[in-house]
Amino acid sequence: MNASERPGGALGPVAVIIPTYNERDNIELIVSRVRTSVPDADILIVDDNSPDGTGDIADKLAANDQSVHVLHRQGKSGLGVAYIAGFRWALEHDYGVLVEMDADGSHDPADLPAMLAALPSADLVIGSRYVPGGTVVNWPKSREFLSRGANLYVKLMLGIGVRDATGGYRAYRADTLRAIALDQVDSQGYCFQIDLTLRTVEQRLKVAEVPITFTERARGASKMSRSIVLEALWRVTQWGLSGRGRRARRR
Ligand SMILES: Nc1nc2c(ncn2[C@@H]2O[C@H](COP(=O)(O)OP(=O)(O)O)[C@@H](O)[C@H]2O)c(=O)[nH]1
Ligand SMILES: [Mg+2]
Repeated sequence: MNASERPGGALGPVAVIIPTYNERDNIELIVSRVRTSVPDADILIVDDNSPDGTGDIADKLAANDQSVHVLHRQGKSGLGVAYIAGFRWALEHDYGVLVEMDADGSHDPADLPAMLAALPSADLVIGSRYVPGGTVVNWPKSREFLSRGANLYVKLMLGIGVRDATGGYRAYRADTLRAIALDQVDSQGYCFQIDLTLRTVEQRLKVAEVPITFTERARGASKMSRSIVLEALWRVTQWGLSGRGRRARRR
């Protein structure tokens, strides 16, 4: 197979990074679905020493499949820290495309080929719930209201013109992550996604949105919390008041 036929095409090999905390009932299925949808991609599971034994299951999956890798971390330190560790690992191992995907099945691996197909003409592709063709399945109204409200607030405060800035299903070019000073990122949760979107726009890099169907998890528990929401609210307000997003667009 030549480079242009691989999932990341000429951009190089693809690493799908899946952060996990207590995803015992989900991890095996998501790995097998990714392997089916993008057989040439590698998978990196970043587990924060899940008390439910997710890390052990991940090790077994890796032992049986050389495309699956596991990064074990000491304990739960948040989604942003886990992703940055995963990004560093993948950059060091010369992957050309780095994908963010939740373990809980909300992000359908079947949507990934279309996202990867959009990356040659963008620097970041967001799997988007809020562009035409994108949908959310099985979310309570309150959760959708929160998510849409967060995106509206981002638009008002930062003016960056991305419809799903909080979305966590993404494909980055390696060069994009090299350009955005990852060592200065300390946001967690949804704010991590907004932060990286803002940094990408500030570098005048191109963000494309590809519609996805987001389905709420069927198994296990969400790690969403009030503090994650408040962190996003607080930081987006600070960034907005300091003019960050708008300044980036005017340059
Ligand atoms: N490694 C790691 N993964 C996390 C952490 N918090 C959440 N995750 C994972 O991030 C993904 C999204 O989390 P989830 O709880 O589904 O958030 P929600 O979709 O916003 O409700 C899942 O794969 C979680 O297991 C964390 O602190 N560390
Ligand atoms: Mg989830």
